[in-house]
Amino acid sequence: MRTQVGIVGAGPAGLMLSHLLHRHGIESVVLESRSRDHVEHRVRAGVLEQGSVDLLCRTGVGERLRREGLRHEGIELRFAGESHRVPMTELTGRAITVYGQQEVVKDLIAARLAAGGTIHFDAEVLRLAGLNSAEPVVHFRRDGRDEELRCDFVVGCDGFHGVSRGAVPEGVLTSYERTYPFAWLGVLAAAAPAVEELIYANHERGFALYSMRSPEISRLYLQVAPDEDITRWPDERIWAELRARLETVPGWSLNEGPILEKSITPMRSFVVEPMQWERLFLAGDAVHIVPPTGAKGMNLALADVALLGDAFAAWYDRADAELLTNYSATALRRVWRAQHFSWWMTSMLHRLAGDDPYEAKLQTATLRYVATSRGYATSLAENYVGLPEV
Ligand code: RFL
Ligand code: PHB
Repeated sequence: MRTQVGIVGAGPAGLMLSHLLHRHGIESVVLESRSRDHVEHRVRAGVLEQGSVDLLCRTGVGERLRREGLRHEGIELRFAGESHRVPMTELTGRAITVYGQQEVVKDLIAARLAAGGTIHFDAEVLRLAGLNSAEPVVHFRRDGRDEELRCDFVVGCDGFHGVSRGAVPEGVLTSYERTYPFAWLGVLAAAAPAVEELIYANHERGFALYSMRSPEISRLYLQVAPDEDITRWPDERIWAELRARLETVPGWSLNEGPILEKSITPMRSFVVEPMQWERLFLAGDAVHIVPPTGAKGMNLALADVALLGDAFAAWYDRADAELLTNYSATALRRVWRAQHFSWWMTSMLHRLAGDDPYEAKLQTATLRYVATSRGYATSLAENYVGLPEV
């Protein structure tokens, strides 16, 4: 099997890249270890920056997003028994759109298949070879058989646990990492959202987040211990904890309903530099992870491959390597801005290890400053909706 660009992973990064390359007349093959059904139903992120929405719409995959996506012009911060709205659109002129990551994935898969694109599901990449030659080879296993994909370039979009990053020889990459002493328990519930905008709550029992997917479905998160056992969280305990952390404003209550899905996600910050070695390019969670508090992960994955789409177009159209050469340095500027913002939001909103009362006072002071200073609120808002240029 041969193609121009071999792509490992059919998450938002790999699928969007394949779509962008197709629009430039460049051939690609996507290899995905899981089934189509699995990737289309994996519940994950839900917040699209304005830039991500624009990218999806501009490239012809935004039709359902425009119809079903929920445009939000602000977020609410709850702390110390108070509630404050950050009016993002008033402060920045931009907005976010709530639309599930698995819906983005479904739309991209449908577009690729309708255009005759090749995505092999249930095809696990085992190893990459010849990355410093003119024809790298992707070794994968499908239906119990070992196969090879030969290509001009390989792009590793295989997430944090993928194999691509590990194909770079030792000593080339530098990693920067932080783990947090907590995790998120996330639930999807068949309950009409009780609010129109997201609520980020700092509470002495721990952080809570009220989000949604549609007018009928709520998406909620609770800060829990990093090694938390999900079997210790029957539905009633989850609702009781959500009530305790979110119902801190008189007269406000959340809507409850059957819990459809629940899972625990560890929190980490992670970056590997550079994002390229020879003919291997890395994008999305394969090279950087942020804690979800800033809602940046999927947006960064899309921003990486938007750069790669243009860079491969310049290479194939005009043999111009400049954008490919600069890819890592250009992408890392946005990556580090998002790293800082995600770390800052996480530190401001969670119950921190050790329960240091001084830190708790600082958190309240920071939140109150966001709530009262137009300058500070604008800083939060412009990062949250996404900075066009970084
Ligand atoms: P993905 O989505 O992990 O896709 C990688 C794909 O590679 C496949 N794969 C392999 N395929 C072949 N061979 C191998 N050896 C392979 N190894 C792995 C995997 O099966 C998978 O299909 O990475 P990508 O494309 O970089 O996308 C990144 C995003 O998924 C991620 O950053 C976000 O989900 C993070 N995130 C959020 N991001 C946002 O922008 N806004 C949010 O509101 C937001 N909330 C979240 C989040 C992530 C969460 N979890 C569960 C981690 C909320 C949560 C709870
Ligand atoms: C979500 O709706 O899944 C979501 C929203 C905001 C975040 C993280 C996740 O910061």
